[in-house]
Amino acid sequence: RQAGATRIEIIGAPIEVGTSEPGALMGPAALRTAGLVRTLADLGHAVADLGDVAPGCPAEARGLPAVAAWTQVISGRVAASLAGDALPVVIGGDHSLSLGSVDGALRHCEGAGRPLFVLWLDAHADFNTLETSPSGNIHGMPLAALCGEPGFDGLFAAGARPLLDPGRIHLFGLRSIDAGERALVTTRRVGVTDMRAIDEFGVVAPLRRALEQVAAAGGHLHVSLDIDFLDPGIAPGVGTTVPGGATFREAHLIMEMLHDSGLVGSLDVVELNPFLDERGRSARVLVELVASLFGRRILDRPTPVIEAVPRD
Ligand code: 6HN
Ligand code: MN
Ligand code: MN
Ligand code: MN
Repeated sequence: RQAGATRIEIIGAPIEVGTSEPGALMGPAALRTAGLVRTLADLGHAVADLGDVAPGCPAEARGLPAVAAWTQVISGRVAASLAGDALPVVIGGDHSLSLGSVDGALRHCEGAGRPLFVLWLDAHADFNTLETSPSGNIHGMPLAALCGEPGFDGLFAAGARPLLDPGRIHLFGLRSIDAGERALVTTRRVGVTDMRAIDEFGVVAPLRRALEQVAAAGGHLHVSLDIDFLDPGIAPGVGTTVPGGATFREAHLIMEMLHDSGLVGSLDVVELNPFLDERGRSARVLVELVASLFGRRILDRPTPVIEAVPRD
């Protein structure tokens, strides 16, 4: 391995029971077809593709019991990767897979005595409960479940309810939120950089501040990249497009800043629906972004960072 190389473990999670739109189960295959593994290996990383996980439930299972089976197997794989000092990249699959990846990261962090922070790059808040959800789709609920909101008993391994601190979540790129989850996000004091803030301040100042919080706490940063964070014009392959998303350039800059921070300990890439994509465009954009997060840069030297943003 070269200096600066990371041991990356790719974990496929072809789950789509969390959504009502079929197709997300093809996401891991499309990301592999777009060259995810080779691209990361070409950057000098040691990449192991662990294949797809399979839930311990019948194929026809639906709803919370099916999601529980996925959650527990993904959580175990992610915790094992982290215990082995690898960086797990979970490729989906709908966003309910983050119930497992964040739970696995939490278990690892509890053991290591480090706080877990979550950067949620998404058009949505994914903070609905079974009560507040207008759709009933579980991919709109993972953060509420991980923060211990009621109604999700049985999702996680017996007796082990994860407790993610809502104050250590940062929703970035938010532009679609349901009434009930808006109330929850506010009362639980979840960190938010919504699209209005990005329009006013750009991505650099809010992201830098969020990263400083993680660094100051000595935290592990879990990044969850929902493809609908991006504008549908550059990434149409998703069931829940929302206009006004991040541009190609904003998204790249975020990935480069995340790489330079050295704080990212685990990653999800979710919600790609190849059935809705146009000639593999969205899968390719995601691979490009992941490459930037893992150190691809324009020149073979770090970009100078100029402290141009006044602080409050
Ligand atoms: N995602 N807030 C909507 C719902 O049905 O709860 C949309 C959720 C989208 C979920 O993007 O991962
Ligand atoms: Mn560790
Ligand atoms: Mn999402
Ligand atoms: Mn979303």
